[in-house]
Amino acid sequence: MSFRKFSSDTDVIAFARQHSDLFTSEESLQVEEIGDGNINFVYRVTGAANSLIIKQALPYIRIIGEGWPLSQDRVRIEAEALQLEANHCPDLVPQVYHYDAEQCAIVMEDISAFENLRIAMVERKQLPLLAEHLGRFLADTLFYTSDLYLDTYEKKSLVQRFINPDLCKISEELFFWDPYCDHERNSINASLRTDAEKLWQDSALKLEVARLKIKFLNQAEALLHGDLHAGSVFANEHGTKIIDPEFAYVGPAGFDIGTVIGNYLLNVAGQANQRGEYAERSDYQQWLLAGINTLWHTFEQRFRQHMSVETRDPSLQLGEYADWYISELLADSLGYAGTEMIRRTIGLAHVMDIESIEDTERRADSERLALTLGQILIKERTTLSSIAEVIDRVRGELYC
Ligand code: SR1
Ligand code: MG
Repeated sequence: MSFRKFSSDTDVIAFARQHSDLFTSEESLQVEEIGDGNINFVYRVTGAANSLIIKQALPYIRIIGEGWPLSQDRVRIEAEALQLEANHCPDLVPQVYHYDAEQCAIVMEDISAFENLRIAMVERKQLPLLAEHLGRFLADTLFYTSDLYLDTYEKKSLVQRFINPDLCKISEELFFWDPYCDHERNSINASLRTDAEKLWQDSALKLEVARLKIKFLNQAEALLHGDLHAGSVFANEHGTKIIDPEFAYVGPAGFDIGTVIGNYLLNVAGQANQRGEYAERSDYQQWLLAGINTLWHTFEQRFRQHMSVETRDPSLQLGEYADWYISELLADSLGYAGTEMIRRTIGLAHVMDIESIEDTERRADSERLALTLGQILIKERTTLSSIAEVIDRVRGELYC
């Protein structure tokens, strides 16, 4: 049998029955297509007592169609990344029940007890464990897939397993090129056009973005999730699940940390001009900024602990090296946070945190704030020397 797109509920149900033991042959099953992402098809199959998720990758991008072909190897990459992440933080990822190379599909745990973080943030929900969980996920997945922990052969074979050119190319273009020129793929609020044009003329900014891009291309530091935006996180009061690592590849660790921080700040920018009580929106901004602080400190403390106890290579065990490493990582993370903010504001793929502001002028104000913060993070990334300084700098822009 060769690849066939699931074309009916019956197809999906047959596949679910074949590849899990969650359902009895007597019970009737329901299917819902729940994919709201840009790239794949996602189905939930529900029985009397259990449910599961099936994700199928077609040979093109869902929102674009056959005009933008995409390797289906991405689904193997996603399944293997989820399994690898589960070795380090099993509570923070959905369990993979089955990966099917022929149907380019993954059968996995249903995480509908958790809510999509993008929506939770738009609704200003405060999730008590989120920042700590994200910090732990980043510290563990990044440390244990880096040269600090792996030996030469393990690391090289990891790089090889996660060669992901099609998905990397999307990020290379959407993060580091399109938003910095008048690209046809960009989507720009008419009220923001002048700001975008000014940004395209800023050669100091473009130089810094080029430096971040070359690291993204060359720095095989750790296995990344590769697309850690708020839509890739599900959370509730008790837990967190991180999904969708189809962009996984071995790249600069700061890219994942920065994408998360950038998404917190995109919501901060959105809150500035949404409808609703000012006090409530401003409280939520403070909760988000406190979250960035917790996330970074959880990450740093845990990563330093791993470095001091589990770094295998003796030449990388110096205390001074750990200090230098962490400060480089903070600078990279801030830079990538900035590129995420800019590309989500004037590039192809926007975020609900800002897009949901109906009034065009209010939306443009939030977009302007996102662009300003993004540029500050990119340009000042090496002079902002602690997360506390970063947060103060952001606060300064909110109240100026
Ligand atoms: C065409 S794909 C656009 C974006 O969606 C994905 O989730 C990634 O963030 C990508 O950049
Ligand atoms: Mg995705």
